[in-house]
Amino acid sequence: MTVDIIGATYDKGGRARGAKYGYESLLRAGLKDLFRDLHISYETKDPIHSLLDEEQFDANIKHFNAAFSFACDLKKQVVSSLENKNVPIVVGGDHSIALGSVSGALEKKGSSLGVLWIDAHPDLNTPQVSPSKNLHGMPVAALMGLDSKDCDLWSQLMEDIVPKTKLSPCRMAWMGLRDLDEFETSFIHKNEDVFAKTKSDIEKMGWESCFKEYRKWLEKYNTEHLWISFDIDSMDPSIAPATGTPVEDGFTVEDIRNLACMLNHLLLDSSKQISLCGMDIVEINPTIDASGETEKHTLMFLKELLQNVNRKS
Ligand SMILES: [Mn+2]
Repeated sequence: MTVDIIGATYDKGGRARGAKYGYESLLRAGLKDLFRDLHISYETKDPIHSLLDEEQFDANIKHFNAAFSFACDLKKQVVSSLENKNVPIVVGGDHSIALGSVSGALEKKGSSLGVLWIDAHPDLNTPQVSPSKNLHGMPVAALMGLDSKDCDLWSQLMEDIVPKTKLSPCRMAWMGLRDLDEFETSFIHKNEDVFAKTKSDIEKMGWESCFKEYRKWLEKYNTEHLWISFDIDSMDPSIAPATGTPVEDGFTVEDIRNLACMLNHLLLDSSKQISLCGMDIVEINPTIDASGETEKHTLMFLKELLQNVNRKS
């Protein structure tokens, strides 16, 4: 297994600027040492930058042009990594970058791809229902191909970025949710095929039972390739202070360790055909907090998750 480290220095998808420095900050904190320690070979790809720098405002999706061209570039890189049989690890950037990265994975893996979104927010808003019109709250809606009335820009994303095989509800899982908008709550409620666990669900049931259910669900729908999209706001702001969208009562250090171990076991389980397709690490904003705490806990999560994954036969 070879990891492709892909920097995605885009931060116009959220309200605050600065997440584009998350990539450099995670490198400085020791991302490459981590792969070396785990004996995982890696290649560092040229980071993808936002080409259009002028501030643009569109009533439906903020900074649409910049986001669109960025998503095209990132998608291309992810597709090429997967064609080389490498595992792309995309370091953002804000969460809107997942529009490009997961679209690339969907293009290559089609309906054998499952996505696990580890986040305080489901990122399920369409332009029609989004209160902020910030794209970082919309990537899952786009990947699932949800409708947004009278929005040509949204249709353009559907046609030119997200592949024809959209992410169906039975391919979409969330863990750690605790801040949902009205539309998001009702969508998750209505779609029985999705897998969604809030932070308090997990607290009540425990990690073991959560993963027992999750494994069953993955098996039921024959997921073969797993894309893990990790938003650092899933962690409590006290251990991940570099977030632009702090929500109280997030994952503790112990939660993060448990989650990573459970995922590690899932990927190493030889009776299951589930392999790691790729990952996003997003929303580290070192201009909000430069203490390095967020990076430290993110690296711990990665280290536990990737332990021995390269040795899977
Ligand atoms: Mn997010």
